[in-house]
Amino acid sequence: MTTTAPGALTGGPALPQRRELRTAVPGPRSLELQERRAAAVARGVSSTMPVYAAAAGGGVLVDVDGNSFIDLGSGIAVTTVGNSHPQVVADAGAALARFTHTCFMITPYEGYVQLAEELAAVTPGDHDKRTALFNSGAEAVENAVKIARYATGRSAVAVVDHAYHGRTNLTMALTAKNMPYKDGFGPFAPEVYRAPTSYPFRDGLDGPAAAARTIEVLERSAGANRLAALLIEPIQGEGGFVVPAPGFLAALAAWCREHGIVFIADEVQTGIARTGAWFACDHEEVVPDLVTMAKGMGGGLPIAAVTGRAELVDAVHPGGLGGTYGGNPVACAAALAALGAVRDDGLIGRAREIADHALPRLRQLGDPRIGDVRGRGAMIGVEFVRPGTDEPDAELAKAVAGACHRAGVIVLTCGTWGNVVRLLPPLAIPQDLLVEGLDVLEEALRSA
Ligand code: PLZ
Repeated sequence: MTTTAPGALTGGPALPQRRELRTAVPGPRSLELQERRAAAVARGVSSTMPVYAAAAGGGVLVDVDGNSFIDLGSGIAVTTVGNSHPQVVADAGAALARFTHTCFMITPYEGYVQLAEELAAVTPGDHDKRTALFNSGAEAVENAVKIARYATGRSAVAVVDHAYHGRTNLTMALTAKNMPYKDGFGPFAPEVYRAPTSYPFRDGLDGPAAAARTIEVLERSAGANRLAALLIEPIQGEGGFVVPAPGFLAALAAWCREHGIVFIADEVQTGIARTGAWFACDHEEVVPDLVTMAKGMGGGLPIAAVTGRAELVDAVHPGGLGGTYGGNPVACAAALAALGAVRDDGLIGRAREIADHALPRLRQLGDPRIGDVRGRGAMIGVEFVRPGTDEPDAELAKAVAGACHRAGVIVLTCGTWGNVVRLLPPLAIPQDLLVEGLDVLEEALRSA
């Protein structure tokens, strides 16, 4: 047994990139913390794994018992550039030492402006853009809806089946799934209309046919003239890593344009290199009117944004958008460093490399319990079903994820039926660790 790894307390690239279990999972220190937690932390906030983090970087997370896990979850798609990326640490650290907060609405600072400039450059489309910064994905989504309502003078908002947009009151209404997100928390915000989406594995429709179905339902239930916005994840995240059929998003965007409906792409999970492009909309050359983003943009710090057409965003009166912490200076510095790391570390290409390795490998398994393997870039889902049917098998997804956890690999599940194992590795993960993580996943599936 080796002693504490050098760098184990600082994270970052110094952390040895290996899977190593020193205790049972969870170990004694984690068990102790789990007991303290039960007496102090709200039960409603739950965790996928009861192991407590001590350090993380590259493709690993080390727990308080010294166990080193391969991270295929990135804290739900957040640590795209890796945990404690050196440039993020340096730039956020320097910002931290200068000032921690002034409130952009009181005395502004350059980092906010620079981040807005950079987001205008990387988001889809070369039109004139404006940005407002917030703290979380849900807050960005709420504000995108506020902007769309203000700019159009309309109140109705369209969303689709399997959608996930957050846990605040409006975003709970926009989210499709009851448990665990909505149950008992109503009443919800009104004027939300839901239509079917494109789910090729389950509906077998091509993109234009799926879009026609979505549009028909919305015209009938809401009326195109009453809709302020259509809000959609270009690849659904929590709903099951559902990649829509080609042409689906473009057809919806065209319909929105025709009827003056603001097309909002929720790229909170898909944005910032995750799918092998700056944004998932880029794969289909779809240009949304507004883009929401969070997660990967902050290199692990809480920051979110709405970026979109200047004439829409600037329709809102001065003082109509904001919040005490939105665009915190330390988080802005971290975000600027994270965007720089995407470029400097070639992470868009790296995301594609991950897909090129993982997708064919998982598809080749030919296991009859795997209904579908799908995704783009480093956003990959394996949907489990009962062999010979499309009946969701959530038990199997749970068993496979559990076996991975016990073997030292962090994977997450998702899906309306909870039957999808999803992979969201940091793009900083070394290739050999990715391969080893997939070996463990395969073994977990064989033994489940
Ligand atoms: N939009 C597309 O994926 C967050 C949720 C985890 P926040 N997804 C992870 C959970 O169970 O709370 C998400 C998303 C999309 C919006 C959000 C919300 O982002 O930063 O969690 O508010």
